Amino acid sequence: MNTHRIHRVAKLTGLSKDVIRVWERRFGLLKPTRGANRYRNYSDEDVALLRFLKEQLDAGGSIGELSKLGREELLGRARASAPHVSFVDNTFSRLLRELLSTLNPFDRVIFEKRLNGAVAVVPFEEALHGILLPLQEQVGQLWHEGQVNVALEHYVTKQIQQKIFSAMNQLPVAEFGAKVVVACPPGEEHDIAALAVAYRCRVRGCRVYYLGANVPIASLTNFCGKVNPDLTIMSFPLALSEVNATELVQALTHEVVPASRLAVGGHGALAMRNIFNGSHIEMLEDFAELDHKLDRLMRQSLSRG
Ligand code: B12
Repeated sequence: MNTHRIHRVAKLTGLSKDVIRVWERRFGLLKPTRGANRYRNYSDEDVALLRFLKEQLDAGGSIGELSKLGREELLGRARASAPHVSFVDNTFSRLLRELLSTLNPFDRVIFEKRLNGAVAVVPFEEALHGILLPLQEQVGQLWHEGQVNVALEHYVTKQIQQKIFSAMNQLPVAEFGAKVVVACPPGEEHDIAALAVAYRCRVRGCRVYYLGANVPIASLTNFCGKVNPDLTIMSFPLALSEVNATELVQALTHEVVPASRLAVGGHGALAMRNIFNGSHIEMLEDFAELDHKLDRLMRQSLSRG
């Protein structure tokens, strides 16, 4: 179960911090715990309950009457009224819509304030997958439809990259742990997903060598020869032609590192699955598989010690 500080609860529910505090004191409906720093931590249930109360008030209900039902009854009604909807997902969709609305007509100040706000209220990894990567995809879609121009798409891409780099820079420099090289293949300029992969590796304690877009095989070989990584992860957002993919796989497995220490991911890699499968390179289907792989790698690295 997630816990949330009051400013995040306010964002997630649309209620002000003052109202949340008053309802907590007066009606005793919320059960926050206290963290080591004495801040109140609210549970997902608290947030669900507050969202339900807000909906009821918006529909004309009175807080006095509703509070008489008690926490358990209200929670039951909240669950029954929104059985399939994750309120966090809803919030991300709302934040995304709000962000996109500032692009046309373009308002830099509001866009940046909203982006900062959205990223600040949830743990960064949630923001990365709930807001930053979907934002990138949706802006791409708008660009494709001719609703935003290339310059604006570049601006948003750079904003997203800055956020990921700055989150990574706040992490301590890893001195121990599995060594992981993250790179895009030659000619691949789409490096946002590779950056997200690098961030996840960093957060899980790996020593990460993030090389980014368009890395020539000869350089990668040279680099891996010096670093001797436990794992090299290549991001393939786009698929290559069969001939190019076959050549690349041969070069990777013969020159760079043994296939057992290579992993690939991304829409392109999935589309080239048959070529990778024949080479024993590991296919990471999604970020959950990446996490499992990293857990195993970190355990091995710790036991080596
Ligand atoms: C931003 C962008 C760019 C930027 C990239 C900036 C950057 N630093 O990344 C720039 C301007 C450089 C660019 C250039 C080009 N682009 Co472009 N670009 C996009 C755009 C708008 C977003 C791509 C993106 O970042 N998506 C978000 C990320 C998170 O998604 P992703 O990379 O696919 O990764 C996901 C998965 O693949 C997976 N994943 C990826 N790697 C890994 C690794 C692991 C281990 C795991 C677990 C998962 C994983 O995780 C992600 C989340 O689901 C898309 C349009 C769109 N709607 O997507 C077009 C798009 C990808 N680009 C396209 C094209 C054609 C180009 C150009 C050829 C255009 C040109 N004519 O010059 C060039 C050259 C690209 C090259 N040689 O690599 C096409 C590709 C069409 C195709 N399928 O072949 C697209 C789809 C636009 C379109 N509809 O035409 N582009």
